Amino acid sequence: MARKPAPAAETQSPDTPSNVSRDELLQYYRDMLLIRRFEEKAGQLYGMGLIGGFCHLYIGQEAVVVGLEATTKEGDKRITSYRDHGHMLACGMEARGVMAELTGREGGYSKGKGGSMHMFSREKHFYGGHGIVAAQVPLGAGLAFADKYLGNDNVTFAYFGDGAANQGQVYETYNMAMIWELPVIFVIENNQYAMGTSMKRSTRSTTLYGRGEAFGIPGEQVDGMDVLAVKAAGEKAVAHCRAGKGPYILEVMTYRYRGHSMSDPAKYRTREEVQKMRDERDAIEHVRELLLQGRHATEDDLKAIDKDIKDIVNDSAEFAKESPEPALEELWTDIYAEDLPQGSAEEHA
Ligand SMILES: Cc1ncc(C[n+]2csc(CCOP(=O)(O)OP(=O)(O)O)c2C)c(N)n1
Ligand SMILES: [Mg+2]
Repeated sequence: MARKPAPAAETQSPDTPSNVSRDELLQYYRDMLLIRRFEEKAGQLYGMGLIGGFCHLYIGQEAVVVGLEATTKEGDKRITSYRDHGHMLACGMEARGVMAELTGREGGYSKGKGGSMHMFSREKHFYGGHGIVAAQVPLGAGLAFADKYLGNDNVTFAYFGDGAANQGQVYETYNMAMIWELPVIFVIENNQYAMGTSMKRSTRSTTLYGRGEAFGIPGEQVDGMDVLAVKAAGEKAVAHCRAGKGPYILEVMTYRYRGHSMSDPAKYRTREEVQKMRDERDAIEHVRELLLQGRHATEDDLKAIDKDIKDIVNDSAEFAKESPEPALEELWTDIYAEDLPQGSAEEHA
C-alpha cells in the first residue's frame, strides 16, 4: 500500500511510534473496523429496502472518532450530526441497538421511532444524532455549560462538518463558549464536502480552525486519516479543557468514501479522487501496516479480529431484522419528559 512502506524488521518498525502499545494499536484497529463493517452492512440493508429515510455513512472517517474517544473518561459527553453511527459505536453503544434503530424496530435505541439521525444514550453520554446542520454545536456548548455549573472536570466533544462551519450559530456559540470558558472541544470533521458542494466552491478561508482566533479560541488542524495523530491532538485539547482554560477547536482533515447519503449521485467528484484516498490514505490500512510491520500482530491475528467484527455486525443485522416494529401506542410515548430533575417547570415559572 502506498503509505511509505517500512521495511520488515525484527524490532519495531521505524514508522511505529514508540509511545504506542500493541494493545492500543489493536484496539484502534478493532474499533475502526467495527465502524467500517457496520456501515457496509447498513448500506446493504438500505439497498434491500430495510432502512427507510436518510442514511449517512461514516466510511473513511473512522480514525476521527476512534482517535478522540481514546482520550475520553467516564462523564465526558459527545454530540454530533446525522453522520452518527460511528460515534455511537465508538462510545460503546451496542451494534444491535444502533442497527435496530436504523431499521425502525422496537429493539433500537429510540424504540424504532428515531431512525438513523436520532439516537441517544444517557448511559454513554451520547446526545445525538441531529439532522439540522450545526444545531448540535450550541447544544454541545450547553452540555459543557452544565458540567461547568456542576463543577466537575468533564469535557464535551461537539462534532460538526466543514459545511456546518459556515453556519452563523457556530460563531455565536464560539463567542459564548469563550466568554464562559466552557469545557467544549469543537471538532470540525473536514471531509472536504458539504453534501454536493466542495470546500473549494463554498469557502475562501481554508483553515477552519483559524476562525476561532476571532474569539480567542485556540485550535489546530490534524491529519484525520492517522488515528495516532488524532489521539495526540485530542489529548492536548482535552488537557486544555479539563484545566479550565475554555474551549478548543480541532479541525480534523478527513474524507468520506461513500456518498453524502445513500441517495447521492456523486457528480461533484471523480471516482479517481475517491480511489486515490482509499489506496493511499486509508486509516484502517495504516494501523494494519503498523501492526504487521512492527511485528505486533500476524496476518492470522488480524483475520481473527476481522472474523469477530463480522460476527458482531451480522448478529446486529439479524437482531434488527427479527425485532418487531414498534407498537402503535408508542406514538404517544417519549414526547414530554416524565421525570424532571430538581423541581418541575411550574416551580421555576
Ligand atoms: C440547516 C440545514 N440546512 C441544510 C440542510 C441540508 N443538509 C444536510 S447535510 C448538509 C451538508 C453538511 O455538510 P457538512 O457539515 O460538511 O457535513 P458532512 O455531511 O460532510 O458530514 C446539508 C446542506 C440541513 N439538514 N439543515
Ligand atoms: Mg463535510
